[in-house]
Amino acid sequence: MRLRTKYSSEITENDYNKNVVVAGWVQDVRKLGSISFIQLRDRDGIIQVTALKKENPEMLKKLTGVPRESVISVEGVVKENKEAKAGFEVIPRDVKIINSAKTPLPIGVVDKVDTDFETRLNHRFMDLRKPEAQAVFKLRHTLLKAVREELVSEGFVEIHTPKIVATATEGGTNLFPVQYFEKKAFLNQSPQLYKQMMMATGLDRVFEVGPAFRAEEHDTIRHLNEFTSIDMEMAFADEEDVMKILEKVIQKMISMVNNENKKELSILNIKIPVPETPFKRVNYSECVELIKSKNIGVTDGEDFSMEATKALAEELKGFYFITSWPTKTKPFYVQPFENNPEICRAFDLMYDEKEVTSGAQRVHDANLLKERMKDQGLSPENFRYYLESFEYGMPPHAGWGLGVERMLTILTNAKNIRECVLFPRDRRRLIP
Ligand code: AMO
Repeated sequence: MRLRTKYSSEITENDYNKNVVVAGWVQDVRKLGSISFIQLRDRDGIIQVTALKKENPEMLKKLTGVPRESVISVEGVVKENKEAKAGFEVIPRDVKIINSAKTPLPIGVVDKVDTDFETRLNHRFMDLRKPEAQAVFKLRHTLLKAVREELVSEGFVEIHTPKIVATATEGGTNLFPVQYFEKKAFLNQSPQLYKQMMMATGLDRVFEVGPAFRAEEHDTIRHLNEFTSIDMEMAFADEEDVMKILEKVIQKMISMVNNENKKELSILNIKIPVPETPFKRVNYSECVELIKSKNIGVTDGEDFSMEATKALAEELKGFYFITSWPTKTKPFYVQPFENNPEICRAFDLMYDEKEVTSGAQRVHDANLLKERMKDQGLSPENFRYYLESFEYGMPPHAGWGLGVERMLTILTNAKNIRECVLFPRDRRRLIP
């Protein structure tokens, strides 16, 4: 017997009175005298398997005794049944109990009781059997597909850069050290330096989807210590050029989710309209004025507090860019404005009060880059391998980095970013 010939979603009226083999997890068994109803769950939905004593008493006994969440495969005939949720049921001829589940279950899959989030994460494999937990990852899949499709159509080449590195990119304090034979190395915080080095190769447009590691001590509903970053870098471009591409990427993500994830959107009970472009662009100084007008404390020249960002979000709903940041709030690689070096060509893409992406036009002049490093207390000597690529023909370039989990949190209205990653890594969690 084959283990599966059809998913629940593939069974149609054409299969009525025909043989199929279906397989999955026993979600529920209900015995009503001489008849048993088994709810068999597969990736796409639920199939009712109806065992009748008069047809096969042994089979009825076998199925009724299967513990919930066991894996079984059922060969049987599809019968129309208006009372079954799917409009049909399968009358079993042969059943294989492939793998019996232990009892009791560590967490319920269909029970109405709310399991606390920590317990869900402790038993994540089982938590992900719930359609609403799984739906998030189907959206995630579509998001990544959309990014690839959009960037590839714009002529970008997908690359992979090392995750074990010798230097910090986003500031030195939040690095995870690793022992690299006799040397000290780090897990990369961002592909920043490597994607920029690609601009000196002539590849011109590159992107990477990969892990980024941040040893941030704070434990919040927005931060992970390991997240997935979508990074792009584009040569002969300025910040406005890459903002335009970002707008297209965001639109593509949302329209593709709307087209391909109708079922998941309904499971999660969410609607996501495709945002109109261009997104609003508000510069840093305008933001300071807005925040001040709400009587919230803000120091001109510094990054915004949570409270300040919330105040902004009251005025600026949905997606908007904050541009022209004070140079000292941004990393050394961001290009200061030529006529006013106190501010720089950096932008953040926000959604309400949440930051989704940051990006900038970069410094491409090696001497200025060294100056910028020194201004930030960094030693150019430690960045020789990076600086060298700026000394033999480096075009102007710009790019951005977008956190997949942040984007997914926004789309799904998740209360906690950990809902959007399979196995979160945070201050206290290293397993599973
Ligand atoms: P930045 O540090 O702002 O910029 O990160 C880019 C985007 O990554 C996401 N992100 C995170 N997501 C979850 N947990 C975290 N701890 C976390 N930290 C960051 C956010 C953020 O907007 N090299 C630059 C990008 C560039 O200029 O190209 C960078 O890493 O969505």
